[in-house]
Amino acid sequence: MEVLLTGFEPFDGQRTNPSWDAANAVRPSGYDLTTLRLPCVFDESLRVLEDALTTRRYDVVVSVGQAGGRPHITPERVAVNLNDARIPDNAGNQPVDTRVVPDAPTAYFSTLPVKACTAALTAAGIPAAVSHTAGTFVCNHVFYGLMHLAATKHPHLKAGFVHVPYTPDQTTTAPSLPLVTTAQALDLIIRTTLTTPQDLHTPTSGTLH
Ligand code: PCA
Repeated sequence: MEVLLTGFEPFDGQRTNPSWDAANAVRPSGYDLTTLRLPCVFDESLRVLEDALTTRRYDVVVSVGQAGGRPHITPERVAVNLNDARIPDNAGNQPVDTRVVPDAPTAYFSTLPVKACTAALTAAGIPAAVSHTAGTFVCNHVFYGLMHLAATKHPHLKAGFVHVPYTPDQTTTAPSLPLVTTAQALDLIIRTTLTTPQDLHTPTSGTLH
């Protein structure tokens, strides 16, 4: 199975981004892994991702981003067709109330088994929760663009987005997870996706709204 795992470059004055560092630290078990670093820039990030999807036929794409302040690994459930940036991106763009893709659906659901992934992470002792908002900055932009590409051009693809906490070196006050734990979590999410044809339909405790 061919898997693409994307992470982001640092943004908002940070020196590192755990999404990219953890993606690179994943030791794939039972699948072929390609990693891709996306710029934290509206539109350009999606051009880089779209190019990658045309070079190889992936079975699974998991995009990952940093959610500073969250204590959990959070598989995202829904991408919205909205850019509303609270800060400028790395190229100085700050779109407000614009569409990711004009004349496209309001939202897409992840096609990763987000509840099964969260259950597998929890069973492995890794803090995890399903999230129902990826925000309205570059992460949601990439998540929405990825799901739109999957829906319109790559219908066989399972795709989705995972937000990850800070690493301990990024903060003294906010919650954090060691990079090795986040990397293990990403491998577990991929393996769960590859082995779970249908998501669970159980109530998920610890869900973020
Ligand atoms: N997190 C930001 C963008 C890049 C990243 O890692 C976000 O949550 O939108």
